Amino acid sequence: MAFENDTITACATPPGLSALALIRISGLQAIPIAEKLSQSPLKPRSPVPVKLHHNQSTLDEVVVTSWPNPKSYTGEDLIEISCHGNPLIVESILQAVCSLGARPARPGEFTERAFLNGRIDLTKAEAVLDVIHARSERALLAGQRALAGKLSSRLMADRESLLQLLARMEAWIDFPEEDIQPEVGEGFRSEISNLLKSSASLLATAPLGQRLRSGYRLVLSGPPNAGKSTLLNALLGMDRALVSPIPGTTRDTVEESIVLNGFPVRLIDTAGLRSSTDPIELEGMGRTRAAMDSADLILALIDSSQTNDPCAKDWISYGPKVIPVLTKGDLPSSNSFSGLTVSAHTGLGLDDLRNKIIQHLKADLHAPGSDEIAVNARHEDALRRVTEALACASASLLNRAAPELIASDLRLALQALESILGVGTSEDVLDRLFAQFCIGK
Ligand SMILES: Nc1nc2c(ncn2[C@@H]2O[C@H](COP(=O)(O)OP(=O)(O)OP(=O)(O)O)[C@@H](O)[C@H]2O)c(=O)[nH]1
Ligand SMILES: [Mg+2]
Repeated sequence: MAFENDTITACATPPGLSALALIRISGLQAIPIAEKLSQSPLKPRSPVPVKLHHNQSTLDEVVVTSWPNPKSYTGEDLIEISCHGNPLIVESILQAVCSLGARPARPGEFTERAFLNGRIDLTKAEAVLDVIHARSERALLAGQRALAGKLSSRLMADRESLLQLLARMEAWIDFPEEDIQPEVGEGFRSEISNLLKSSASLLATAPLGQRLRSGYRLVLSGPPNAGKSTLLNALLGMDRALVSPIPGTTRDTVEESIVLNGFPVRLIDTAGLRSSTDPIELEGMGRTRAAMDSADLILALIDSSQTNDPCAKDWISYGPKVIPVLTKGDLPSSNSFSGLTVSAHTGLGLDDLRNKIIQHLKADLHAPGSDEIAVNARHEDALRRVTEALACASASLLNRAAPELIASDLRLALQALESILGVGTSEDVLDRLFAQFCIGK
């Protein structure tokens, strides 16, 4: 991904019919192209209503806003054209803009330019993506906080401390003494320990970040006919999974998302567990177990209207992430299990069940000292390297190792920390990141 200095254009709004669409042009030719099409000079940062003309025909009545560099989204001259939201109009304007010297933008290229021009760091570029893709209030809030610089300011402060530490360490290396005196070492160690705490607390937000982006995995399991699919449908408020009185109806996992208390939750209905020789059912049960293994929380369903199922103890004791749920609470009870009772038919206990799930979810995803930050997998990987390198530096100090060795660990920590912000990040990482964007962003 070499930085290109040409002028790019794209529609920033979704395709299809709408009241308005927004076309962006960024680069050296952006303002001349817009002035040529509108046949009038543009005032910086003031929306101007104009007619766009090209090849003797009128394209549309639009509003054009000019954002001269460097105070624009991309850091380059940027034009925004609000036109009528008809794909034919959008296409004709894009063609006219390209015939005057621009080229179609790649996905994420506007944000990529904002990053390359130093308008935003990489955590903020990623936050743009998070804000666009957020499917729950909590995910949106985390994205907005990252966009407002909460994560980058934390990292910048740590980077500053690390740079100072490294400078002092390098000054020490220049002294004739080979070893670091214990009292100096102690001072260094306490600073490294503060940095370690900071990166560890950011690292602890990774599970939250992962769940906010892909959903908290809630698996419904139990024997055939326990009412798993009926409960899934009741929690979703729609008829998603097939329900029947015939045991073994669900063969494959069925997934759908809901939002609980602002969190995205992925509900996963599974094939009922029982002994069987049917190869398709066995394959389905294998998928049930795989879903249970990767679940954040399991609802172990037991039909309260049936006599005790001998297997019930197995899935109730699957681990700490299991909530036993007695189903069909509207029918007379015939077994000796006690616990949360629901009826997907009458709605009995569903609010209690939702509250219980929310309690687990909050306890699982709480990261103390995180300040509502939720790092992503790329940050997590880098923070692990920061933490490892700092731990090595701290151990080396304790063992009174050569200062050069400690400095080299601190440099590794610095590199990893800076990679989160996008300093020295390799081209393929950047390519992969910006490829996730849509065109026009
Ligand atoms: N009375 C009553 N019947 C229910 C309730 N929930 C489910 N049922 C019935 O129980 C039967 C089985 O329901 P399903 O939701 O298909 O059960 P399942 O656990 O998904 O079953 P499999 O997919 O075969 O593993 C159906 O006839 C449902 O109508 C309930 O709350 N009350
Ligand atoms: Mg089912």
